[in-house]
Amino acid sequence: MARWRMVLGQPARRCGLVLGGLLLVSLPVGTRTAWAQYPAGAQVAKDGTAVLLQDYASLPLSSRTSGSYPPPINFAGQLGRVNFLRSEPASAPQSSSRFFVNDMNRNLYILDKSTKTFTPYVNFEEVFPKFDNDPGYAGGLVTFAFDPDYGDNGRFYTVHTEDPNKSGSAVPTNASLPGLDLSGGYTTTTVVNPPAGTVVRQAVLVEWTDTNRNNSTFEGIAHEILRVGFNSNIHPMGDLLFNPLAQPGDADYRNLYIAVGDGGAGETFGDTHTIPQRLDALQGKILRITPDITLRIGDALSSNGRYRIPTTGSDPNPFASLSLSGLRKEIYAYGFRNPHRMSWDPISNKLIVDDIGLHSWEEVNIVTKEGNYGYAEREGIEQLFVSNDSNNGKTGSQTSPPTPFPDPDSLTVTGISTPVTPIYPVAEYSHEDGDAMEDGSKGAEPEHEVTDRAQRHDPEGAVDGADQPDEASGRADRWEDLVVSSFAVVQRHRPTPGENAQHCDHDTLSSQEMEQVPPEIE
Ligand SMILES: [Ca+2]
Ligand SMILES: [Ca+2]
Repeated sequence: MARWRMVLGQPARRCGLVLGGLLLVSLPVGTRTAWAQYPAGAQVAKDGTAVLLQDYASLPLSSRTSGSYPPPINFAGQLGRVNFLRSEPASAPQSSSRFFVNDMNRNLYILDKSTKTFTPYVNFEEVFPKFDNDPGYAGGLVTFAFDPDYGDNGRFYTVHTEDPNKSGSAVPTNASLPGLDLSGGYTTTTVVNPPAGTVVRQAVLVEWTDTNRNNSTFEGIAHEILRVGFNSNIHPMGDLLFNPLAQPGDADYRNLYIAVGDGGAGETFGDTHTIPQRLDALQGKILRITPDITLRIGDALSSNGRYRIPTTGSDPNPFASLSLSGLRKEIYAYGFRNPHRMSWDPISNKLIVDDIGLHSWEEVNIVTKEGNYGYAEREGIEQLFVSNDSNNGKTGSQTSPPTPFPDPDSLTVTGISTPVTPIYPVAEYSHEDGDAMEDGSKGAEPEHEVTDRAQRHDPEGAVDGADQPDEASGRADRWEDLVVSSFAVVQRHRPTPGENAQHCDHDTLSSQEMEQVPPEIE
C-alpha cells in the first residue's frame, strides 16, 4: 500500500512572477507496492504537514515576442518565465552576493541577494537572430551552468532554442551586447538532427567566457559547442550539470551532463517513435561530453570538433567501443521523454533525473551509466503503447484488453546484442495524483528548487502534453497547482523472472504537496 505523506501548504500570491524559497521536508520512511496497475484514483494521502513557500524576489515582467520587438507586456500570457536560479561557483569573487537567473523569454539576469534587484546580463533574443521563445513548449533561454573552474576561467554554458525557419542569421550579433567579442569569428556547428522525421526546432549549447567576474556585464567570447534538431516544439534540451563531486584529476572532472528531450518523437506513431531507444540519436538521452578540448586530450574529439567525448581512462562513456553505424558516443544513458531537471546527490554520489510522462506516470530516476530508462516503450513500471488505434498513449493496464507486463522484462536495442532490462523509476506518481514532474532534485541543492511555475499557467495549454487539463479526471484546474514533493529512497527493486511486477516492492516514502491559488495578474 502507498504510504506517501502529504502536505497542504499556504497559497502564494502572484505565483507566476515570484521566486519561491522552497523548504523540503523529509518525513518518516515506509515502503509500498508498485503501481504497475494504473490506479483508478489518487494514491497519495495528505497528512496535513505544511510546506511554506515564501516570496524571495520578483522577476521583471516579460512576454514572448509575436510581432515587433520589444513586445508589449501581454498580461494574458506567460510573464517572467523563470526557469533556474543558480549560484556561481564559490571561487567566483561575487558568488556570495548574487545569483544568476534565467527568464526563458530572453534574459539571463544577475540577482543581487541584498537588494533583490535583477540586472540583465545577456539578452539572448537580441544576440541570436533566430532565437525562439514560444512559451507553450519550453522554448527560449532554457538553462545554464557554470564551469567548475568558472572562478578562474569565467566559462559558463547556456542552452537556448532557435527556429531554423526564422529569418536572419544563426550567428550572434553584438549590436546590443558590445562586450561580446566577435572579432575572432563565430561559426555555427552542423546540426545533429534526429535519424527520422522532419525538424522544426534546434537547441543550441553555447560556451561563454567572461573575462571579468567582478562586474555585472559580459565581456568576452562565445563559442558554439553543439546544435541539436528536434521533430517538434516540445522536449528540447532541458538541463546542464557538472558532477559537483569530481575534483581536478578525476576522470569526470569538468564533464558536462546534458539532458536532452525527445522532441516529441517517442509519442508519435511512425518512424520517430523509437528515437529515445536509438543509440544513433542524441534525442531522448542523457549525454556526457568534455567541453574543454584541451582536457584529457587522449579522448575522442566530437564530429563537429567542438568538444571531446570520454572514451578512455577509468570512466569512459558506456558505448565508446560499441560498433553501430551512426553511433553517438556522447550517450551516457537513454530512454527518456522529457528529462528537464538533473541534480547530483552529494551524499550518495548519484545523478537524479526527472522524466515527465505522457499520460500516465511521472518519474524520478537515479541515472546510471549505460542505463536504459525504458521510454518510449515503458512509462513508470508499465508498458507504453504508441499506436494508430484506440490504445495509443495508454499503458499496459489501460489497454483494451489489458496487456500483461513482460516477464521477464527486456527491450531489444539496435547495436546491443543481448536484451536490455529497463531501469524503472525510484519514485513515481500517476496522473491521478498530479501532473508533470517538474523536478527530481535533491534538497541539498537549493539552486535547483525553483520550478517553472510561470510556464504551468499557460492558459492555452502547456509546457508539455502532460500539463494538459485531464479530461478523464475532470481536474481542469490542475495546471494551477504546484506540488513540492520529497522522496527518500530506501530500496530499489525490479521484477525478477517469475515475479509479478504488480506486486514488486518499490520504494517511496514521503512527499509533501502544496497547492497554489491561480496567479493574480496585476
Ligand atoms: Ca563580466
Ligand atoms: Ca522511464
